[in-house]
Amino acid sequence: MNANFEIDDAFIAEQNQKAKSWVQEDYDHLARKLQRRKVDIEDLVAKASAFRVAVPSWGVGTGGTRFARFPAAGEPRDIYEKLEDCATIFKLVCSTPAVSLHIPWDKPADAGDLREFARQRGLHFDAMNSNTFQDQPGQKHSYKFGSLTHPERLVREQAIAHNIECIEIGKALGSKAHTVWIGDGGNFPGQQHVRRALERYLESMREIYAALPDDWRVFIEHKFYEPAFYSTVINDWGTSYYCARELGPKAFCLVDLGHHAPNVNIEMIVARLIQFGKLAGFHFNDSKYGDDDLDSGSVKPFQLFLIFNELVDAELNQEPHFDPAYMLDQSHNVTDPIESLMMSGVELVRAYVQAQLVDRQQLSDAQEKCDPLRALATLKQAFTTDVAPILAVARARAGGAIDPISTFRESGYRQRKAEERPARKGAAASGIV
Ligand code: RM4
Ligand code: MN
Ligand code: MN
Repeated sequence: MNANFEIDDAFIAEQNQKAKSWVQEDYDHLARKLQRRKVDIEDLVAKASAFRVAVPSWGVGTGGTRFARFPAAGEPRDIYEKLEDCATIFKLVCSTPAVSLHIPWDKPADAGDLREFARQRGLHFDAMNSNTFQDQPGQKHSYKFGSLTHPERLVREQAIAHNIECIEIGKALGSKAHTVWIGDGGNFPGQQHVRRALERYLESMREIYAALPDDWRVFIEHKFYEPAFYSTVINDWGTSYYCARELGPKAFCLVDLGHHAPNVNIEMIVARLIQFGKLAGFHFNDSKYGDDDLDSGSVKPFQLFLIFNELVDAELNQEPHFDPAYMLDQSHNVTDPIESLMMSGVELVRAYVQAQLVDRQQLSDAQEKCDPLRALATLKQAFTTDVAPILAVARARAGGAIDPISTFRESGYRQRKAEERPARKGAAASGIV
């Protein structure tokens, strides 16, 4: 029996009561409006209810920049407490039943026990993530100059073994995918032999690939810079795609929205990867300059919508190999991580539902008739439709909160956790710093 504080269903229902009448009014009005466009609002509620996105275990702790980290009271201190927070997010927004783990930050002492703890809260485990961008205490070889692409065989072997260990842990937890992001690269021109580094990457990845169970997938995550500031081995989607093809049918390309140069047309990359049957899925977040890991939809909501426009188009066309894994990958420095993750969860459903609203026939006609303004207007009509009542109704029907943020604040959850989770002496926070 879990003695720790949880937000109970009756409290959520009581909070929902406050907003029920206006939600109904807005919902009815929107239903009539959509009817004029021959759209049945109930179909959209069904779509919103079915949408799923995984929460990153590392996202529920306070992040930080390379200047500072400002820890907050009541932060989770271990993977069990992280799952408690993920369960709270799931309870309020209903679209986030899966958690993505980062090893060794979340390495469980007993995977069976952790799996059961998650199951009791309606949670399960999404893709595993390896970490060869940091040295761990007691580790034999350093990753200072690389991991899977390091010139020394022994370092590469250690990094390969770590990835295989992640897959083993994932098997015990019921996961079905493994994500590999490496920080390998160079800080100076000439530091690294560009082609040789990629050859070594492929050689290492082949060994990891061989350890994948039949029903697993491996996700290659590219990023154009950081921590390497001159050259990065898996720097862009083209390199990622080449590697995924070389590795085989279980290898796919993961798109983290923050891992591209400013102004890159990410929705185009998404469309390409869909067309080539190699889209793994996403690490959703938002950014202004680099890998800022800001909340999804906070800076460029139209871009998020345009990405979902491609995804929905692929869904409706039943594109082969189209089975994207949706995950959040954010770092929260100035907000309560639970609130930020809930907001992001909601923003993704919003973009998804808005993309469902695109009049595909009208868009296609405009494209075929070379009418750019009409094409854009078709997209804008969907993007500017306020679908909030659909999202609220979908959440309320699933037992979630009409207003997740105020329900969370009213519940006093964070204050209760501050009491339950006093700082452990000498405990270092794991996560992005
Ligand atoms: C990287 C990348 C990875 C994430 C780490 C913490 O920039 O986004 O997905 O695991 O950060
Ligand atoms: Mn990422
Ligand atoms: Mn990142």
